[in-house]
Order: sequence, then structure tokens, then C-alpha cells
Amino acid sequence: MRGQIVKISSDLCFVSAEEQIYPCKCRGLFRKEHIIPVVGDYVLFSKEKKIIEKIEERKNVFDRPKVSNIDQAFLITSLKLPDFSLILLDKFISLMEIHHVKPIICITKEDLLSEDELKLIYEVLQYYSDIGYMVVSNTEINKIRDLLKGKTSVFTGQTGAGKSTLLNKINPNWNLEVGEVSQALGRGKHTTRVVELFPFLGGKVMDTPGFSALELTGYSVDEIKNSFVEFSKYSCPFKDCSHTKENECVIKQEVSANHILESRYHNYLSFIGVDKNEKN
Ligand SMILES: Nc1nc2c(ncn2[C@@H]2O[C@H](COP(=O)(O)OP(=O)(O)OP(=O)(O)O)[C@@H](O)[C@H]2O)c(=O)[nH]1
Ligand SMILES: [Mg+2]
Ligand SMILES: [Zn+2]
Repeated sequence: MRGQIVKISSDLCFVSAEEQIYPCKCRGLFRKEHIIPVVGDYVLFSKEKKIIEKIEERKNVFDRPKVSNIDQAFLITSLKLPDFSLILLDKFISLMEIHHVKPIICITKEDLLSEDELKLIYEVLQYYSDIGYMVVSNTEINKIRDLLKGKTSVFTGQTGAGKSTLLNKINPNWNLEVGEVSQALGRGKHTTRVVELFPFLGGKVMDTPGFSALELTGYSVDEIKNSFVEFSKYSCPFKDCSHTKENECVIKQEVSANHILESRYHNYLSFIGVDKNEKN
């Protein structure tokens, strides 16, 4: 029978098929061949033996959070506690672009900022909308529900950002555990421990454990460069330019002209391992 892994708890994979959940183990061979199942995997399994026989080829797979076969990712981005971080946002966007997954920026905890603080942040977020990213707030529940329809989505972001809280608002039946405010602050308490997939409006949505840091390592300069989608709007006169050295580099000029957000450019440099003060 064919099904999809919706949760993994120690060595048990919970497989959803025909409206039922089957707790299954993996074939012994998997371990020998270093095949590791992740939530989102489509599998062939024996209903009687409760054994997963085969994992189907994945459309994509991520390490952190460990999920596969994703259409879009909501980056749950809190504005305070934990604080808003442009470097985290850009890292996440790059990671999704590299994997051809659509990132959606979802802001939380607007209520913890003053109007002035909020205005400044939305000015920056406007840039992200302008270069083609969707920006939503966790107060726009109907809009988020609409975006989830028919898609496989993952909710990811820092621990304490409000992923599970938002999912509970989207569908109270999920009744996910959420962190206490005081515990979620500073100390990096991880409330959600395992990835869990829920069917929703003809699609699927996954809650995931939050991270405290995100790494963008193991990617080439070209992959990172292409993940900054706005760079492709301009054609640099230098062939294979990494946009770091030449003064006539069009990207550097567009940064100076404030057409490219300076923090994006600096984050680009840091992701490719160039110290912005040494770039000349
Ligand atoms: N003020 C305010 N608090 C919020 C908001 N969203 C979530 N919270 C609070 O933030 C804390 C953490 O929320 P969770 O939903 O557990 O966060 P999480 O992203 O699921 O965290 P992990 O499971 O650890 O990754 C809870 O106390 C929530 O009540 C918001 O929009 N405003
Ligand atoms: Mg959670
Ligand atoms: Zn250039």
C-alpha cells in the first residue's frame, strides 16, 4: 500500500493511507543503506507486517527541519522575542530558492512593537514584496488558509516565533502544544519536538521544531548568488562576476543607488564568505 509519513517518533514512522494512520518500522536494509525516512516521504508499506518497504523518490528534502516533498515554506518570523533578524530571513530565503521551494514571509508578534517600530520594519518588508515575496501577518488567518489550499506547506522558523500558535489559530482541532511566553524567551526552549504533518483543505501543512540558528553551508557561490533573485534583474558587465570586487559591477552600483537593499547585499557577502570590509 502507498502512504505518506506524517510523524516519526524514535524508530516508528506513522504512515497515513486511506484516512488511517499505520505505525510502521522500516526494512532492516534501510539502516544498512543509510536510508533515513523523513516526514513528507511517500512510501510503499505492508499494512499487515507494518513495514515500510520503499521510500519513493523525493521532490526535495531538507535537513533542518527534516521534511520532504514541500511546495512552499512559511518562515514564521517574529518581530520581538525572538527579535527580528534580517540575516536569518535572507538565509532562509536563499535556502528555499536553492531548493526551488517558494518562501512566504509570515510576521508574528506585531503587537509587541510600537507603531513607529512597526513602520520601520514594514518599510524593509516592502522591499521583499517588491522583489516578489509574499509577506503576511499571523493575524491574517483567512489569507493564510487560502495560501495553504492544495499545497504541501511547512512552517519553519526560530523557536518561540509562534509556529504552533498560528497553526492552532488556523485549525484549533490540532491542539498543538505552545511554549509559555516566559519560557520561550531567551532560553531557547524548544516546545515542538517532532515534525508533524496534517491534512488541510486538500493540501498538507507541517509543524516543525524551531531552530536557534540556521546554517547555509555547502553551497557554491553561484548557487548563493542566484538565490538573491533581485540580482538577476541587472546584467553585470563582468562575466561570472561575484559582485564583490569590480567598482563598475552593476550590483555594487545598484546597492549604492539604494535599488538593492544594503543589508541583502551584506548578507550575500557574508553567505559567500566575504567580509564586507575586505571586499576591495
Ligand atoms: N505577543 C504575541 N505572542 C505570541 C504571538 N504568537 C505566538 N506568541 C507566543 O509566543 C510563544 C511561543 O509560541 P509557540 O507557538 O510555542 O512557538 P513555536 O514557534 O511553535 O516554538 P517551537 O515549537 O519551540 O519551535 C507562546 O507563548 C505564544 O503565546 C503573537 O503574535 N504575539
Ligand atoms: Mg511549536
Ligand atoms: Zn557584478
